[in-house]
Amino acid sequence: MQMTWRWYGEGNDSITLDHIRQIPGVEGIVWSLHNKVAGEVWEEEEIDKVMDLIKSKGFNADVVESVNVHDDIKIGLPTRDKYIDIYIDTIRKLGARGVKVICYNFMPVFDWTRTDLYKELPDGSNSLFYEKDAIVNDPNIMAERILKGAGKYTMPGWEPERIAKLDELFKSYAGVDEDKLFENLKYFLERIMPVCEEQDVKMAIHPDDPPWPIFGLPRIIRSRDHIKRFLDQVDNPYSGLTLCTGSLGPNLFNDIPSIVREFHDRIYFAHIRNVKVYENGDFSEVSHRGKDGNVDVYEVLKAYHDNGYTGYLRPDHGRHLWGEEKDCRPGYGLYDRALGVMYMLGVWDSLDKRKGGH
Ligand code: DNO
Repeated sequence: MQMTWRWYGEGNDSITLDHIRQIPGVEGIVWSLHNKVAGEVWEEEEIDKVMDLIKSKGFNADVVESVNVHDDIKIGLPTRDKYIDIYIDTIRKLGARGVKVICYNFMPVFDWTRTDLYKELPDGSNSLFYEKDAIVNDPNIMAERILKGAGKYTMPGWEPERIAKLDELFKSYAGVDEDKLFENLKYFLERIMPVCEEQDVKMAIHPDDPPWPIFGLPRIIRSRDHIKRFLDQVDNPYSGLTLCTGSLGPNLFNDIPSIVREFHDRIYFAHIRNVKVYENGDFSEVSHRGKDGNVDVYEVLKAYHDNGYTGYLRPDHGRHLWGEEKDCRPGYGLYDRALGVMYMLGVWDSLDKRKGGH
């Protein structure tokens, strides 16, 4: 397992690479060109600049999260081929520079969705929260909340220019049901697989968050059966998973340790975070400690460890602690993610020792 940390780039993150260097065990920086909207060309100089900076601080830059997929590809419009060509160009440029994994998602319109970015927890910290009944019919209300909560930062998937065209976007998804979305995903993957093979770049799809349809839009990577269908329909080792416990976790029927055991050889990137699910279906993001929520983080890590997982892993969102929400990206503060790294490395090290018979 290789521990990594998601960083949004200089001037775009309250956390610096020098901060991250002081967290024990972090080997790699998960990065992206966050100024790019889906479908835009990634220039070589821009890529080099970020990768060189990351490497100059002693980290690897093997994982990119994300190269976002243009909606025309998800909808299956005739213009999709143009955007797939641009995607292929980006894979080539990244592969040539040693990038090993590209994380992406295939969620229509929205990336991850929450109703409150700073919900107070009983310990006085606050974190991202999802109130089931607040997801009403009008997605504009939700978008407004997220944009307001994000303050000076733009959130991937929630770029104001996309959100401004929300009604139009929703209309273009009419007729795209689960089967159609699976079909469009297959088309996309089949076109890019040869380049991934040639460049030795693994594609790792991120599950849908939350793991159920919202606003009448289909969401297709949200349970063991959906994952199986996804992996079977393009049965190529270059197409695999970013297995996110926090995305699958709010559906208590998702047995995540067993999903890891079943699909471990197609998991290239592990996102680990804990959620606490309330009786009415609302959920809060909580600390990484297994006992604090519904995700048994120890069992998840054990499932990876038992299978000799050598892929990348990162703490996913954390709570905002000690007032840091005043200047950090929602869910991406320093302290709780650093605590998460230490918790997970503690579990991992003890699993190593037990295996070694100590
Ligand atoms: C949430 C993230 C997601 C993820 C994308 C991948 O914080 O895990 O936004 O980056 O879904 O494309």
